[in-house]
Amino acid sequence: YPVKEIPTKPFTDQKPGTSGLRKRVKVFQQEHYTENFIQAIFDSIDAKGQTLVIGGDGRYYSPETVQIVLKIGSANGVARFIVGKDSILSTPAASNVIRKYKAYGGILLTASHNPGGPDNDFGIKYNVSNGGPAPESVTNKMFEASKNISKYFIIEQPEVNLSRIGEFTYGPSKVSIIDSVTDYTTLLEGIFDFPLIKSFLTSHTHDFRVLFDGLHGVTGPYAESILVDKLGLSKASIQNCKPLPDFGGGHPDPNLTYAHSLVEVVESKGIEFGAASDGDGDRNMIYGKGAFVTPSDSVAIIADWADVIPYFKKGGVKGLARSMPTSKAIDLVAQKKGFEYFEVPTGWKFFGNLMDAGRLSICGEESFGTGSDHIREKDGLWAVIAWLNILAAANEDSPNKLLGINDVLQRHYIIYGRSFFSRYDYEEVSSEGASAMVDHLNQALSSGSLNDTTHKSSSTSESFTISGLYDFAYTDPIDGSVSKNQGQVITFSDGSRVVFRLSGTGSSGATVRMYVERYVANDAGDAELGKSAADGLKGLIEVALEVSQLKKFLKVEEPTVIT
Ligand code: VG1
Ligand code: CO
Repeated sequence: YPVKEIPTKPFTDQKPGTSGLRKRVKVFQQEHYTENFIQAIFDSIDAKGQTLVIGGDGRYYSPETVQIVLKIGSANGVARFIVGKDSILSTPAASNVIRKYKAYGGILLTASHNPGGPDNDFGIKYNVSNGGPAPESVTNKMFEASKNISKYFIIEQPEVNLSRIGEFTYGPSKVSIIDSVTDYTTLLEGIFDFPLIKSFLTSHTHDFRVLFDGLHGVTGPYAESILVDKLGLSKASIQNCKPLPDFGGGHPDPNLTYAHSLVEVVESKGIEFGAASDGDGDRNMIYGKGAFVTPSDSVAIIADWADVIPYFKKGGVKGLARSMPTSKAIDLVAQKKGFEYFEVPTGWKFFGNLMDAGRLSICGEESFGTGSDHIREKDGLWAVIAWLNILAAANEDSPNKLLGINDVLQRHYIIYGRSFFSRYDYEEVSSEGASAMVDHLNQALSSGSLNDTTHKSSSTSESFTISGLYDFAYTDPIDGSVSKNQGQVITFSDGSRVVFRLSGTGSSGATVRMYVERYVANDAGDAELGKSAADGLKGLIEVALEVSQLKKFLKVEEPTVIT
């Protein structure tokens, strides 16, 4: 079959970050830019004769990129493509499709929760045959290939109609356009107790109302299939569920700042159970009236309640894990229940090996990512349905009082104590300022100058004594690979912790993240355990800002986002 060779020159900036290559759409639209990176992917894998999945969040520039992947992939010998209808497969759905159809890998067109549209972001991410994000060894190869590229291969073919389901011949290859939703709905039906959840929801239509907000990202059709068609909720229970290429101009990130469309309605109508997901469907927020579940608590609670979920009841819980900056709430559950547990660097790719080795079942990140070994990506709707399953089960044992999100949270704190947790993001600050702050901390780290120093918060009068300072590095227990410089950690003598990290998903400038955690034991009393995170962390945050001299280095007073 005639394959054309197109000469090209390398771009120097095609290094995949925490989760693929993310840049402004305009960057991807430069001549040869997208083609180069797609060819760099094929130069780094061996996809000849194999099946490749193509999915994504349907954002602006996705349909064009699907056609490019088909042309270049076919020229590089891919035998069969499985493509989500209208170039849509949420990140968790794509992970499932790769696994279910035993594909060689997948290309996901998404920049997750970053805004979309012609002036915003686009992204390309490669997933391997276990359905998870490519490990660093693979993404490093892609970056090297992108720096050395001199040509790409392409076949001439008319555009594929991405809206027509079915299998078609495409040059030397085959293309299957599949329904984006069915396989995923079947997956969740096999994991959770749908009959129990349905009977709970339909018998509490007035006192346990549900609102899911798709933020015009990819999860809308999935939520409709699961919440409305399968679990019997009314259509009024879902909103903003039509995927739009620019997410309706919004920022499809499920947190208290960006998911205001959900927060407003939950508060004004007093809705008992609210939830939202991000652009590509892998993040989640659980938020009912007056009840916000931090992601760190959410994963700990799901782990604690695992045996009400049929998937875990049957298969058991093999182990738990969290990313390093995530609070240690889940560690306490593991310790109490005797599960093995792990602390990995930020990014879902680090959980995959542990899952493949049968040592990890449930894990999460503080960044609104929660999931399990049913696939190899975090999974927004999975977490939402997990919470509904837990609440339905909790209420089976409580015939006289309807238990809601807050009851489950308080019960957890009384058993395990509470880890107050918050993250401050300083987005798009100067790269020089950010690296100066990193240098400052590194200096303290190597000289030990901050060790054993005590810092007093002027507003709360609490004192915090630094007990250690280190740069987090991780050795993968399965393949021995080492990942260094994964964040600077300051520990305090009371067990509190502050972490500084540079984001690896931004598309311009530098983004600094500061994570703060303070643990309060279960006997601290209701007043202490019931504080807001902002109050519980006030003193520690002041000390963290003072020690790092963050405001001076970044030349900013306030964070862009607090979660
Ligand atoms: C952020 C989060 C990280 C998450 C990553 C991808 O990375 O902090 O926990 O895994 O986004 O999530 P960073 O490097 O910017 O801190 V998603 O939903 O954007 O694919
Ligand atoms: Co995402």
